[in-house]
Amino acid sequence: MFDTIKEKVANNIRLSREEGIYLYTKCDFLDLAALARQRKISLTEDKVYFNVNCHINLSNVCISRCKFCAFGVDPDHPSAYLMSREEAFAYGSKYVDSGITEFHIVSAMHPDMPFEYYLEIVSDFYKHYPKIHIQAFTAVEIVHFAKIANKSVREILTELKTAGLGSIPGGGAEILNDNIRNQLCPKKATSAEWLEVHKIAHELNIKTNCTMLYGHVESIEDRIDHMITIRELQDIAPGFQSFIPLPFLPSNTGLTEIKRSSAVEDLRTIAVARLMLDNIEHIKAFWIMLTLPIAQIALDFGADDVDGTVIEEKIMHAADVETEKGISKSRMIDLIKEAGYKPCERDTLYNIVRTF
Ligand code: V47
Repeated sequence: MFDTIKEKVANNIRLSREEGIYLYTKCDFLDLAALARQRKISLTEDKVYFNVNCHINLSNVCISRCKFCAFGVDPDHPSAYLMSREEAFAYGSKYVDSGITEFHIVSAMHPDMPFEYYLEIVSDFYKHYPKIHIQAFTAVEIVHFAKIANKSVREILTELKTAGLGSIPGGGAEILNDNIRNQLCPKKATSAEWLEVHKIAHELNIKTNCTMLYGHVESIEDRIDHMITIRELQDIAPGFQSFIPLPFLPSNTGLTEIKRSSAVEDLRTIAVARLMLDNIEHIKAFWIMLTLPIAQIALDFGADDVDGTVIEEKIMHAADVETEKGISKSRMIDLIKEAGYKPCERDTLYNIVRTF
């Protein structure tokens, strides 16, 4: 099967489900890396993208309480917090002078906050800092807003866009299979709802990302099916900019009996995603979760993006991830150069800000 796949990759021919499963389970590790790297180079040459952003997590109080999440808590939990509109603005404003080009705003499904609270936060940032891109609210949050505001997803997205929303992040996809979602996160958006939000966003010309949370209860077949589902949506309603595989971090979650995925599995996942997702240009090695060393090696397995400088990441750190909460731009540049690639600072929409 390897020779057929190699031929297909050389001729940009789409890989089948069976070929995806073969790559994941049987293909020689370094042969897989070489194929994925070849595809990466054909798309983005030796460029590796990063951005200078700041993550703002408005609250950790969440009605969804997904089994895999160490971040969400009940309202009466001692570590429960909620930023007021003013606090959120002050928090993001602290980083403006450090050269950020993106506010990355993600929250939890708070039981009481109305949609207007989120809308006003977007509007405050946009009015004061119109040049800083606002990437905010996962599809799961958008579905929650539609429910609490009694509006359609299209209305919610249109209002957010008018207020200054630039794009939406890829979270909340987990595995797009409702049997798995019912085990892990029965209270949040279904697969169809998640896909619908991204489809409508793309129709409204709002770019989005997509993720896959792996290494919990799903099978290899489920991962490949997840990638194919995303590939099919991108065919009919293009707008996904990047795919971000997220390895499940078990500490402090409802699934502590599960062991964290190995480096080999993380790298295989990046490479398979690069080859299966032939219609998504960027594959992101999110260093916060992968760790910096694995993110660096992932560049030879097809990744062309390492996300951002981040500044004070909270969701993965609630699950005791051992990486830092943010890194400097110069460290990011050094790590990419050392791996043999050309560091390109990008904005959220992949316009190059500067190369190094
Ligand atoms: O949807 C939560 C995941 C996601 C855990 O779009 C966990 O550029 C591992 O989606 N172990 C939120 N993963 C973060 C996210 C993201 C991050 C960076 C960039 C972008 C982007 C998106 O984090 C959730 C969930 O899948 N998550 N808990 C955990 N214990």
